[in-house]
Amino acid sequence: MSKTSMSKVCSVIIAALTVAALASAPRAVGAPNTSAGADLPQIVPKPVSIAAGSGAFTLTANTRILASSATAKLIAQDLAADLAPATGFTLPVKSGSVHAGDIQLVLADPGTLANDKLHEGYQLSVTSNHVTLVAPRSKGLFNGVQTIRQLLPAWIASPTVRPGPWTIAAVSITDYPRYAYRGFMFDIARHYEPSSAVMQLIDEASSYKMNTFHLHLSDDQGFRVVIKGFPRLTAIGGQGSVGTGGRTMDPGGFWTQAEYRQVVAYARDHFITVVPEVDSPSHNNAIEMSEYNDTKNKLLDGHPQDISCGYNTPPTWNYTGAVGYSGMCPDSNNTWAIYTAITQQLAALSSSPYYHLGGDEAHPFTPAQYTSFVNHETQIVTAAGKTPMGWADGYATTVGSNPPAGSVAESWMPGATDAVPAVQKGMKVVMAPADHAYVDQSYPNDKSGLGLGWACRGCDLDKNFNWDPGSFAGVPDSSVIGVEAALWAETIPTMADAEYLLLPRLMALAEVAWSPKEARTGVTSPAFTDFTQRVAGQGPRLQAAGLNFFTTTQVPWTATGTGADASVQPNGAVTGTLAALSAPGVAPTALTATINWGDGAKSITGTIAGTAPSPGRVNGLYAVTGKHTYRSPGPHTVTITVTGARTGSFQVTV
Ligand code: TNX
Repeated sequence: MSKTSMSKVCSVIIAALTVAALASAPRAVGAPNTSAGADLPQIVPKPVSIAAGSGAFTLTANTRILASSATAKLIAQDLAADLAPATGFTLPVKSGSVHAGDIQLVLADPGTLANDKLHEGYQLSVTSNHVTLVAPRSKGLFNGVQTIRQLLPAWIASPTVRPGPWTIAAVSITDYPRYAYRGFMFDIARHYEPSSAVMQLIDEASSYKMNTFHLHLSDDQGFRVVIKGFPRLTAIGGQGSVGTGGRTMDPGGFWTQAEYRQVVAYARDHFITVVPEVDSPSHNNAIEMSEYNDTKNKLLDGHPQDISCGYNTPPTWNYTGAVGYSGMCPDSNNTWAIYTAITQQLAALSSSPYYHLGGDEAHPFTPAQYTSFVNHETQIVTAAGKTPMGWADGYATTVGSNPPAGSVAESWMPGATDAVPAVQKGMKVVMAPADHAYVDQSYPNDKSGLGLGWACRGCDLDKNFNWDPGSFAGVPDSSVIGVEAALWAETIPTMADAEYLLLPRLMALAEVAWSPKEARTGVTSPAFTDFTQRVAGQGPRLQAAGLNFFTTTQVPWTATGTGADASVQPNGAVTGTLAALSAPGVAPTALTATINWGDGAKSITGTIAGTAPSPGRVNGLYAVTGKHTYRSPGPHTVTITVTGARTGSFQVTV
């Protein structure tokens, strides 16, 4: 999505609502546990209710995007910018009354969202005449725009112009989230990634209506953002990453505060808040390595060696994935000079009400030391204007008896056993049980070597989907504020590797966080079958966008395509590439393309070319070509039918 400033708050203008469109006769109403009919659109996360209408809307170069207010206009401009690359259209953003062919964004109460307690919902109506999106808040409009993008053909995700047609089957959707906190965590401490890479992730997560980005900025192997007054934190602490591929250490890096601000602004434009995490009192070897000998720093007392309370004193670098050995001393003034600077600066830079202090796996500490550390730290966090959040294993079980009001524990233990003490202390809980929500675990029968296995070795998409955050023993749903997908980065040196572990798992966790509760049980359940059918619809979108993903056998991926650059020459000969073909996870040799030229001539077998998938890498789009000479110049409608490891049929015009 393009960048706009969403920070302007404008008064709600109740525009003349075209509600007649909402009344189009429904054919099928989506409900929990029902399998989506083939005629229902493949939306992830599943909306609260969806009813197919009749006919279809077509977006053309004459479409206008109407906005009911200045705030709606910002989102309308984003939508226009987002539709431009694939359609080639420069759609004008206007105010005024709706005409045939328009998309209108209206900031108003549609009257259908009485159950939307979190105020992020929207009402969307698509008729053959126009599209109307209505939401009481701009967040809702943004969420509705994500649905409009998914209703359009998959090729809308293409960075280059595609031929369309850009139709949306008539539909009426009422939608709002189940949980307030719909998070994804990325660990740039174990493997450094630049801010630009993180912005791509924000695009992807916001398209599935996630609203919180938890940035794991510091761990034993790296410290990733400049802190004023402590240049060594990044100069020394940012130099490496976990070693992979036989290396002791992978390359490191760090962000300037300007880059961090850019990420926060980009996230804000996608209605995502950023939660910073600098882990403590353990998982901080990079801080110890940076500051242990920082004897000249005026903010320290000349003897910073007293920060070191881990198993190794003096601390030494360890670029393996080892955990739980480091630690900083709660009774050292130097520890607090460092943590205060970090906390104050990151709190000021960040947009979330939460500040994540880590708190996990603090093995070198006695409970008393741990409590002393965390209780001191929560005061710094609170004074910096943020609500503390911590990993539940330590933060909920060991912290002193008075967690600050509103404190959030992030539960990661399978079975959510670590959430129980949090609830008993009156904390709210974010659910990230490692066996369901840790998207850094390995896939089944996978040769990529990517992913860890301690929580869920060889786990497929059903593990991410089949669980309920509100149904753990001792943890009432009323204590749960949301769900987080956690992408730890020990094994992922590149963004392609990160995407591979994250997708399509992120879709499952987005659905668990957004969609109404349903019986998500087992690989053959109606809910999972329905989900995997909708994920299949995301395949060509991901491929068109050039994203990497795991083509799990649990998803019924299909073959689908769109026209490329083929044309009919004056002599009738067809030249160029007929189609770009999406066939996720299979080699071109496993496919046959039968081309019916549409002129009565005998069908031929076309050529499918492209690079096959390899371990850890999905294939890209394939090129379909075929030889033919028409008697007339065209246009001609060509039908391409793909059989073999993926099946499907589509038409292109030459
Ligand atoms: C556990 S659970 C961790 C991380 C690792 C991750 C790998 C928790 C809060 N910490 O330090 O990166 O497992 O899966």
